[in-house]
Amino acid sequence: MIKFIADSAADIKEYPGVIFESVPLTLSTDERSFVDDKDLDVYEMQSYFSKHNGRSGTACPSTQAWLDAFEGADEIYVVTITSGLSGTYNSAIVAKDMYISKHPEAKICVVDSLATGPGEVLLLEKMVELKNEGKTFEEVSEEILKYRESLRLFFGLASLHNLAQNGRVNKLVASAVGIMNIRILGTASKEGTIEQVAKCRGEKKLIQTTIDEMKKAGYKGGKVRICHVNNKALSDAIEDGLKKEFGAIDINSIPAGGLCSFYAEQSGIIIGCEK
Ligand code: X90
Repeated sequence: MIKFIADSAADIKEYPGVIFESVPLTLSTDERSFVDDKDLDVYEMQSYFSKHNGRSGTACPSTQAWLDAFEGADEIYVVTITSGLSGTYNSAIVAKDMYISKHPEAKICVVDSLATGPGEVLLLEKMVELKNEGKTFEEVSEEILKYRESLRLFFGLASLHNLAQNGRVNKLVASAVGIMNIRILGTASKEGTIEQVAKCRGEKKLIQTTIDEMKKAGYKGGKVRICHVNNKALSDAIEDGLKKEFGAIDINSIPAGGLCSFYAEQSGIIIGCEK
């Protein structure tokens, strides 16, 4: 049996046409914890965190959670959130080795997205596409790494509080946001860490700067996947801007799940694209 698996930072809980599993990360405070699975009420979670002043954090899936997801399959394709910011990839690799020692005939390809959300989605879609073309496990494993080099991830955030509080971004960078309507436009570095690209005053400026930076990065009308935190308007504006310049492109947008909405925070947006 062939399975496709992503952690919950990919923001998708089902994938029609293939056997797909989402492996959840978890979010917690001293009082409550949230599993980022299909039963999570994302709005309730967001509202809880917006009123919560104490510590909060996240945790990657356990090795056991990956093993449970692998169960029953002998050809497995996994995509994870960047190893530059999360232990998720490592935990999947440990599970892979354990699963293969129990099932020596099994083949498992674990891809570190070096990104999150829409970057994971693009990789997952490509793996499904390659498999549907009849490619072997070895071919998919090789081609997906080449494809990863053709991807870029951008994000526009109105607050970096949760990223800074959890040590994922420099506190100095974070403190400049959240005032004067400032939005940070960032990108995933080659190593899968956070890199600041520009500071934009207001959302209108963010829209134009994002499109300009995508073009500078080599975007020429390829696929785009977006996730947003209650900000369909921003997502639509970027989509309209891209369509004006590039015509009919393959683009879609979904609401962020638990993990991405915690870190991207209210009104944040994450954009994955092919260059
Ligand atoms: O293992 C864990 O606890 C998860 C930690 C995840 C930390 C970062 C998540 C970021 C989500 C924010 C903007 C996108 C940045 C991606 C750059 C590679 C969304």
